[in-house]
Amino acid sequence: MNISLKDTFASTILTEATVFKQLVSENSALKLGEITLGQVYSGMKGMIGMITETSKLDPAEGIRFRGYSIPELRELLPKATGGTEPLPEGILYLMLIGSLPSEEDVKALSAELERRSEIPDFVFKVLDGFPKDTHPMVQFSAGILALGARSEFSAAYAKGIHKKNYWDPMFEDSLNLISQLPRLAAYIYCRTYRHDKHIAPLKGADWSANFAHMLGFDQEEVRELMRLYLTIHADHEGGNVSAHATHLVGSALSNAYFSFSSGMNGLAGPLHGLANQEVIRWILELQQELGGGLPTQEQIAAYVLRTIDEGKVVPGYGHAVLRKTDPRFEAQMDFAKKYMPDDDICNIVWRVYEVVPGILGSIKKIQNPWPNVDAHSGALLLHYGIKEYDFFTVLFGVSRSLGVLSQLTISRAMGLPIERPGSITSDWIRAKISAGKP
Ligand code: AMX
Repeated sequence: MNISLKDTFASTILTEATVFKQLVSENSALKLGEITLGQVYSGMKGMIGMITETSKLDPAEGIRFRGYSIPELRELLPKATGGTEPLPEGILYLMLIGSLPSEEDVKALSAELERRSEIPDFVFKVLDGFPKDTHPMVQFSAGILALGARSEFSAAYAKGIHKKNYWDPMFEDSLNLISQLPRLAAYIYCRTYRHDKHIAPLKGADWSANFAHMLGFDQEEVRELMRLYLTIHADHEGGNVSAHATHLVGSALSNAYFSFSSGMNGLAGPLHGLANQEVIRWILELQQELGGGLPTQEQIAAYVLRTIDEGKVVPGYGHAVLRKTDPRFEAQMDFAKKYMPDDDICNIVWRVYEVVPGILGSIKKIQNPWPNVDAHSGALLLHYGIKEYDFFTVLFGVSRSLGVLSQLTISRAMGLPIERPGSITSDWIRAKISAGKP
């Protein structure tokens, strides 16, 4: 008999949660570090403040999902028939359950996502109310909220569900939302850029192939790109803006739709997920200024210095935690070198990579001069004709759902409480300093 994903979740995570809760209560006085004024002022950098099971970021090594690095996952996760990139269903299973899935687990999950993917008509009508030139992230966040009208968690809460069962409707909402997002995103894409020529979902396909199909792309290479893209953007531990916002809002027992929409509102910021569109805008402006072709290192250096002089950031470079080239950048570069070594924009991305770390590394205040995930992703999409770069953050968001909604379900299973850190005024700090008690 096939065990459902939900049963597997219940039999593993719920048991672990009970054991862990006991462990915490026996060790609640354990010190996890000290907080400095510098950390408080710099956006809580490096301050441990939450528990996230799905992934952990090491500054020197990059992200590990339940202990597995990106190169390991590209090798170990199940693939589509004839494919070489991991199926994102596999990383969803891994993050939710904590162990690698079998081929059968992943096939069953593809089918489960397809089964849950229907979107009620009123959601499309909400989207149709927006002017066509509304930024896709506005439409995406609003569409997610509209889907929340059918939240099983909110309905169960209204009926008086016992708190030990919260995880169950949260699991349902999270899986439903993950299943619906490709359709929602594709609808936004086709209404915004394809004169409302919508494409019906593909039956029996994996999550990524179906998504690529609904965007209008059926080439095997685009499917492979989508599988890689949706896998590597899935999670980046708990403190990044989209994960933290989802977690924070969920801690008030807001349903998965409210919580994830908040996460997406954070992803829409140019210092976070919107950087993927900003990178391409920045590169295309450079290209246009120079009249096309591959810019020289000197031309790129001059453009970078001008960007900084104008008080702007160089998009796609830097990170709040990482202190090396992002392995997600490397995975995409590897894909590009295999499938599109002569692509113009990819070659510019690689030349920018030769130049930028040297310049940013010479500026003392910048902690990390290396490229992040967003420095490469847009070039791959452009290559296959996904040229509408203000849509790119939506793609990031579809992937990010896998991690943050897994964690949201786990958080309810663990019974994590409402998040409510303390805050202080600058007068409080001044008084503390003058009293000589740092
Ligand atoms: N270009 C120019 N200046 C940069 C820079 C960059 N790429 N990265 C950092 N700096 C500047 C900061 O703006 C800050 O300046 P300030 O003190 O005058 O405000 C200073 O260097 C110190 O910053 P930091 O401690 O090194 O980084 P941070 O943790 O404050 O910020 C990040 C991290 C990602 C927001 C920043 O590096 C940045 O703005 N990068 C460009 C935007 C980007 O690519 N964002 C995507 C990140 C990945 C993601 O979330 N998807």
